[in-house]
Amino acid sequence: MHRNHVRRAVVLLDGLWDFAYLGEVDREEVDVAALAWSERLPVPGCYDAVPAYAGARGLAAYRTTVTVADGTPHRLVFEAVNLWCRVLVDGVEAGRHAGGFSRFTIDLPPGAGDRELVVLVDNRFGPHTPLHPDYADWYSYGGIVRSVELHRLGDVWADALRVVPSLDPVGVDLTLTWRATSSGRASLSVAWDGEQVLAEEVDLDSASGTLTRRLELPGAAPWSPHSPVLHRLEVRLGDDDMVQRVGLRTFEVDGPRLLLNGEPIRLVGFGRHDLHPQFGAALPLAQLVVDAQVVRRSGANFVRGAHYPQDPRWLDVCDETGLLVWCEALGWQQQPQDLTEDYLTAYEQHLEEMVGVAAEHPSVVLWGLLNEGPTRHASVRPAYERLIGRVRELDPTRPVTYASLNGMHDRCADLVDVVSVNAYPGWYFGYLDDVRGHLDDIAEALDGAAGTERPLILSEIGADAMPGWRDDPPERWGEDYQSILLETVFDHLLVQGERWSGLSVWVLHDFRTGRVPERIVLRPAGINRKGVTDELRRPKDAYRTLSRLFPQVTGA
Ligand code: ADA
Repeated sequence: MHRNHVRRAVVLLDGLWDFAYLGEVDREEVDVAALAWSERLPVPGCYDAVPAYAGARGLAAYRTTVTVADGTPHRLVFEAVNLWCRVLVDGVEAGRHAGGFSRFTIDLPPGAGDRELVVLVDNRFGPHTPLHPDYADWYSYGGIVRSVELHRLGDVWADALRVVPSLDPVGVDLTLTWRATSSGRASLSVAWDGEQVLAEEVDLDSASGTLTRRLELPGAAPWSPHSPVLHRLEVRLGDDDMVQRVGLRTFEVDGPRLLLNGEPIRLVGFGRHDLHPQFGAALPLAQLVVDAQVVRRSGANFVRGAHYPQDPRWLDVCDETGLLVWCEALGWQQQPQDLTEDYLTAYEQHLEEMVGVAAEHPSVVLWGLLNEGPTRHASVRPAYERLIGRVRELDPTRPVTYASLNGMHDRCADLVDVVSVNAYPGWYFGYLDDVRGHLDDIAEALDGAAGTERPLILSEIGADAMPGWRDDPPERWGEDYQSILLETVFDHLLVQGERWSGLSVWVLHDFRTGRVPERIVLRPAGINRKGVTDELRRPKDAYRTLSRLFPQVTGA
C-alpha cells in the first residue's frame, strides 16, 4: 500500500518462506542448523490458519534469504509477528520481540552477500508474552502476520517523521528524527504535493537528533469523512527520505463534545477485529478494502480497532475512505494483579510501537488502551496514570480513552479525555425494555465518576445473532432480536438523546473466539456471533437496519 520511502532502497520480503512446525519445544534451545524445512508457507500469514496446523500452539520456524549488496547498514522491518519471535541472521541471534500486532525493527549484523534469515515464532501464551492474556474473546493466531521489509539505511537516514496539522492557520508542524553514522552536513528538502517548499543545508553533528519545521499551507484542502483529501509530504535528508500522506484535520474535546475541524461530530460505527476465517489475523488487502466498504456503506463514520493495533494497511484504507479510527493498544480484561512492573514496562514499549506507526494516519483520532481493564479498583489508578501519561507524551494531539467494563462503578474515568463504556443490557442481562434505563444510569454514574461532563462513547453493545435465525416473538440469538436491540440503542442515544458522542456497535463481523472450555460454550461453534455481518461479511438484518439509521446522524 502506501510506501514511506521512494529514494531509500526497500525490499519487500513477502512471499513463500521455508517453514517448519516445531511444536512443544524450548524456544531458547533450537538448533537452527539441524531444522528440516518441510514445506513453504506465505509471509504474511498465520501458520495456525492453514489446515495442517489449525489450532496448534507451539514454536514454528520461517526461513528466507536476503541479499545485501554492500556493507552499508541494513535494517529489517517487521510489521507484526504474533505472539513472540527470535530473529537469527546466518545462524546468530540478531534480535527478538515479544508481543504481536506492532512494528519492530532489527538491524542486520554487518556483512554482505546472501544472508540466511530465520525467524522462530511462538504462538504459546506465557510469561514471554506478558501482554497477551491466555484467554481473550478472539482467536490469537500465530505467525509472521504482517509484511517484512529490508531497508538500506546509508550514512544518514530519516528514522521517524511526525506531522501535526493545524487548520487556523492551515499548515503542518514537522518533526524529523534522523540518525547518522558520522557527523557532517546534509541537504534537507520538503515537497508538498510534489512542489518543493523548503530546501536548506543542515548540520548533523551527532549520531542522532531531531529537526522541526513549520509549513504554512494556505488554501490546502482539509481532510474529513465527507472529503478525505490526502496530501503528499516528501521529506528528503541526504540520500534518504520519508514520505507521508497527510490529512489536514483537527480533532478535539470541547466539554462534553467532540470537534472535528472545529465542528461538533458524533462518532457512529462498529468495533472491528483484524480477523477472517480463511486468513486468521493476516488479512489480504482485498479483504481490508471489503471491510472498509462494509463500514462505509452503512453510513458509519467510525470504527474501533479492537483490541490491539490493527494492520497499518487497514489504517491506510481508513485514511482513504474517510473513517475515523479509535486505535487501541492490546488488552483484554486484565485484573489488578496483572498490572505488574514487568507488564507496565512491556505495555509502555507496546504503546510506543503503536503510536509510532498509527500517528501518521489522519483517520486515527483516538488512542484507546486496556479494553475492560480493572478500573473499578482505585488501586490501579497509578498504573493507569502512568500508561495514559505515556500515551500523552508520545502524542499530545489525540484524546485518550479506554473501554470500561464498569460503567456503574468506574474509579478511573477522570483520568481520560473521553469516557467510554462497554455494556450489554438486553444480552448478558435484562430485557429489551431495560436497555434505555440502564444506559441512562451508566451515563449518570460515569459523569459522576469523571467529575465533569466529558465526551461519552458507548464503545460496545450488541447481541449474538445466528445468521438466518428468526423467531416470533423475536428472542436472543435471532437476527430480528439483534436488529431491534441495536435500533433501540441508536434511537435512544443518538436520535432522541444528546448526551452521547459516539457509539461503536459490537461488532462488524462474526469472529472465532479463544479455545477455553468454560468460555467457548457461550459461543456456538466457537464463533462470537455479535457481528452485524457473518464471518464472511454477509449482512444480517441488523446491518440493514443500521444502514437505514446511521446516515441520520452522520449525514453520509
Ligand atoms: C467484551 C469484550 C469483547 C467482546 C464482548 C462479547 O465486552 O470487550 O471483546 O467479545 O465482550 O461479545 O461478549
